[in-house]
Order: sequence, then C-alpha cells, then structure tokens
Amino acid sequence: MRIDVFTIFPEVVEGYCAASLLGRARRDGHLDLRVRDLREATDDARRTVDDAPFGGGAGMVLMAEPVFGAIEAVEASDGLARPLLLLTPGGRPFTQEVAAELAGVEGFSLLCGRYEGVDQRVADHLVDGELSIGDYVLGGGEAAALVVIEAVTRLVPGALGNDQSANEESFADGLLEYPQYTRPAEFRGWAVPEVLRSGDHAKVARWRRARALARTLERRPDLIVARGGLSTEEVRLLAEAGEVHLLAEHGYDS
Ligand code: 6GU
Repeated sequence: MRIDVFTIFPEVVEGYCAASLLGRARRDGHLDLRVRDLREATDDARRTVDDAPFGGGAGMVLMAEPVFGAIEAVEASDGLARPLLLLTPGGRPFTQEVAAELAGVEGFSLLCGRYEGVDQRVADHLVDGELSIGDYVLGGGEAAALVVIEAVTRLVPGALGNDQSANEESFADGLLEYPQYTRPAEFRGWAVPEVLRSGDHAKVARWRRARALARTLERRPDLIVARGGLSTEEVRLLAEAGEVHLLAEHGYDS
C-alpha cells in the first residue's frame, strides 16, 4: 500500500507513523508511506503557503499555487498515488466502509487542509475527492490523515500480523464490540462473567453475540437500523439473555 501525504507539518505525520502499528507495517514493507512538505514548492524566503481570503473574513486560506506546485512536482518525479483526497470537515464521512474501500486499492494520497480553508480551485481541479473524519472542526487535516492512514493500514493483509482480528472486530459486521476480559478472574471483587471461563465455545459465542447486540442497541440504535433491524433470531437471543426491557424500549416484542 502506497500513501503519499502532503502537509505543512511533515514532522508531525512522520513522528506518529514511525511508531506502533504503522512503524511496523512500514518496516515490514506493507506500507510505503511518503510524507511531503507542502512548502517544498515555494520560492519566496518566507515559504508562504497561505493568504487572506478574497471577499474578506477572518483567517487564512491555503493557496492554490504552492499546493499545485508541490503535488505536480511529485507527480512528475515519482508519480502520484491516486485517488488524491483532500482532508476537510466538509468532506465525505470517513467510515470503516471507506477504510475497507481504500485498503483495496494499490495506493492513494492525502492532502491536509489547513487554516480556514483551501483555495476552491484545489478542490475543483486537483483532488479526486474529499474526506472528513467526523462532525467537529480541527485546526488542520493532519490528525485526520493519521486516522485514515491507521484505519486503512490495519486492513491491509499481513499488516496486523493477525488477519483474524480485523474481521472479528467492531463494525466489521455493523455492531459494537462485546466486552473483553483478561486475568485475573477476580479483580477488587469484580469477577469475570462465569460463561467466559466455562470452556463451552458455543456458549461463549452466543454470550458475545448477545452482548454486542445489546450494547449496540443501547448505545448506537442507528447502527441496528442501518443493518435492517434485529432478526427474529437476534430478538430471541437477547430475550434469552434477559434483555426484555431493552428490546421493549426499542419496539421489539419478545
Ligand atoms: Cl478532515 N479536517 C479538519 N480540519 N477538521 C475536521 C476534519 C478534517 N474532519 C473532521 N474535522
């Protein structure tokens, strides 16, 4: 997986991507990450990349010229991994589904927005799409780029070192994760649920499924709706798990 990142804070992106999962994926050759300085194509002494907005208003706008310059220079020398995606709060919502989509391509590039915005000609004539990581505003796209890079990289076959965990986890089937426990079996008087220590794998699987369903229904009913509501079998599983009240709250007869 090749990812090119364009940013005015290359050291911030490099710093995070050297550590943990991403650092290992890079060393093992699963991730070819190239961080580029947006100031590279500037020729003035102050390396200017921003200017005041036409029409007035607060803040500064990332200029078209240095952005086109930096990206076209890379495109001409090393080639650019496409699609090129602009990170901006107005972009397409980045979800696990989008992460899976990107994990399936050979590479892509990220352009970190900054300041109050990016000259619209960059969005109109340079990038292939726009992504947002959620409904809140960050000072720039760097933290969003790291979110995208990490979410995608851990779906690249081999990059996790354990291909099972990416499939079994939260959101792979549209549900939140079931609770996990590790030793000791009792901590400060709080015991691990007995079923998890029973050794009965079918029973453990049913318990986990019920906990994932109940947790999702309680915290994120929108996710249950998105997957078409609970099936008869799922309603029965939750009823058997004692979640009659929760079911009723969400309009299910058990
Ligand atoms: Cl991608 N950029 C910025 N600046 N803020 C955001 C965002 C991106 N996603 C959510 N908020």
